[in-house]
Amino acid sequence: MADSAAKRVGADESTQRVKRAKADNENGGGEGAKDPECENVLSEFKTSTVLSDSAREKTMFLHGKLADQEAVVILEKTPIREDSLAELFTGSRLKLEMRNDIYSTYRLQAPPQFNEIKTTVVCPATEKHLKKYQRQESFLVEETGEDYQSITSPYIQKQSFSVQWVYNILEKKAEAERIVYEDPDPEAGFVLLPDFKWDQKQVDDLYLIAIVHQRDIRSLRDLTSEHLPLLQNIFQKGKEAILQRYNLPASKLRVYLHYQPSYYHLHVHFTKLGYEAPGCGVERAHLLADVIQNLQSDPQYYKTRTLYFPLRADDGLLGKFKEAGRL
Ligand code: M7G
Repeated sequence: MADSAAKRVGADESTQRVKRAKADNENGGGEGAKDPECENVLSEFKTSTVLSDSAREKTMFLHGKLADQEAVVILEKTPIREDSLAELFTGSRLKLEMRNDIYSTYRLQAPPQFNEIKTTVVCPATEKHLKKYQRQESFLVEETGEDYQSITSPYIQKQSFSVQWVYNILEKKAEAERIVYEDPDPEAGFVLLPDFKWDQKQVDDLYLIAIVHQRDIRSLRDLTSEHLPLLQNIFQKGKEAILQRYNLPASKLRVYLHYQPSYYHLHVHFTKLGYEAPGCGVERAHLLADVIQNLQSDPQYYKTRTLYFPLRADDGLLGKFKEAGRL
């Protein structure tokens, strides 16, 4: 169990609010002003559809327009933090809903600072972003090494998301103040920082990503034994940095790569064990420890093996597998 100091993440480490509506923008610019308070760009947001929502997860993914541009807005209620309980109980208003014998239910109206909603904005959003966030049926695809060469590789070369945001991080044009650890070595180096899915308020849902400095490794499929020093370096130094910063030992971490990823620039996910991060299921996540061992026993493992992954119904790649008679 993480102790309460480790459960809480210090205010200086907490994320800044969304500072700009434009992500993945054409000029590749990074963050603007450092002021945590910002103009409410969302006051102009016009919702056109709810892409998906979950009462259980308390999330809503919206498609709409922001100043005439297509945008995706993701709203997510944040967890209740143990260190805020005293203030929550003393500072709130309580409205009774019902009382019956030993049972009573209330609506607790918390002070504004406890009512924050984590908000992510993608603007301008592409058609591919809308598909990514739309709830859809998935199909498991079986991809041989040859399928990768003939179907997947040509498709991702033309159709994948921009990785400008990744280059902005590597070049310190964005999120520089969020970096938790960096090894600047051009071959074995990487940048470790909080994933934008994590609000950094509590370690229960810790989520960091390690982005490699090398720019020509697209995914798991490109890895060979030549990359072992890089992978071992990320594994070792990433775990050490997380222990130091968040007091979370390696035995509490799930360290993995996605296949297929959304962004084809090699990165490794570090999440807290027990937190069901989106995409941590066996059909998409490959433990870094297994990847290392597989490459140690067969240098060409990921070039030759059949890999399985889910694709959404209207993913163009799924269409290509169907056209090729592979589904
Ligand atoms: P992925 O496996 O390529 O795709 O992981 P996924 O989004 O389908 O999981 C990319 C990871 O990078 C995800 O965990 C994203 O939440 C995270 N991510 C994406 N963007 C655009 C950013 C960003 O701008 N900043 C940060 N810090 N993380 C991001």
